[in-house]
Amino acid sequence: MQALGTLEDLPETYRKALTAQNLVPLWPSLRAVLPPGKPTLRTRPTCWEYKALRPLLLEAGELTPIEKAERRVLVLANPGHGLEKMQASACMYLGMQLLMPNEWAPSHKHTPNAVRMIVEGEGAYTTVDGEKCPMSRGDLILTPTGLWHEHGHDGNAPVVWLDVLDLPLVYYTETSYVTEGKAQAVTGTMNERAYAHGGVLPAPMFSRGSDRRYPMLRYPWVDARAALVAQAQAHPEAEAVQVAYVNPETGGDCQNILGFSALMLRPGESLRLPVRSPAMVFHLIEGGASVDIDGTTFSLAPADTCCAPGYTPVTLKNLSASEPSFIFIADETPLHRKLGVYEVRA
Ligand code: GTQ
Repeated sequence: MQALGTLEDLPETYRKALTAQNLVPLWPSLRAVLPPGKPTLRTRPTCWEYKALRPLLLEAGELTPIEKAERRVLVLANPGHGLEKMQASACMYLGMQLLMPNEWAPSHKHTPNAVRMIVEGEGAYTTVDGEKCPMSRGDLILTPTGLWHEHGHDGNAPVVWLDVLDLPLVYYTETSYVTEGKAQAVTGTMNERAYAHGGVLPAPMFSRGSDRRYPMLRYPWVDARAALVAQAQAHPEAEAVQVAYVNPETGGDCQNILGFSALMLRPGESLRLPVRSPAMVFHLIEGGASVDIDGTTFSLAPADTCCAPGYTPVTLKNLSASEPSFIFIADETPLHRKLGVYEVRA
């Protein structure tokens, strides 16, 4: 590839004349913005151990009352982007949120989409668009763009969950903002039970479901786990055992920008993932697994979370020869497909 002229090649008077007109020559920066063959990846393989994070999160519970935090969250920041950017990858934000018994995180709505993967504790709930969603370990709860949400806790021990938002992307596009609101009236709960049986949906003639853009807000872990175990039994020859969290009315991605799935590693299984353009986040729900990201290997215990840049080989291994391991995955696939930049390389 041809070496291009640099800024220093240009006379200083010319450079100053350009700057004075808010003009910039492309060629000194062309290779930086269009590198050959593969993008420049700021996202670094990074792992956040729950064992190290948990005491610091609980300490935040003592240091900062919920009224002074609104959302009491420690952000899982990727040093490759700079910690102050509060991003795990180009488009994903991760945060561990703590709610103590009797605390309340007030109602608001915002343009970024959020989901919560429940990590620890019982008795908390989030109310989304009037629907009260109880939180249990492994449940996935959606807070799609523009829907009111607030968190409460009637239990007696700390509750922790992992927030996954497309905040970095929405912020970058200068469309990120919040609206504060009053406590919501609860109008329903467990609406997801209407979709709990595969292959049958509420009938369109009578259903209120089909006119809701986000018909399913809560994906109980018991159901996702049972689907994985059943899939492993039904298709022992399958390359991988994985379920996607989808909109049950359309079968498409459950949210617009980020994609979510759960994967079961069979006892002793080693799984080489296809090399694809989207960055990925792995959160271990159950078992023990290693994640090798192009030679960087993280060993995940339950509740540990790591991220991998796109365009990078990733191999997942179950560290147990006798028990399955279960991994929650978030990635940027829906966005890449919409942008037309989605790629599979191997
Ligand atoms: O729970 O609504 O981690 O608004 C960041 C922003 C959580 C939330 C985050 C939020 C929330």
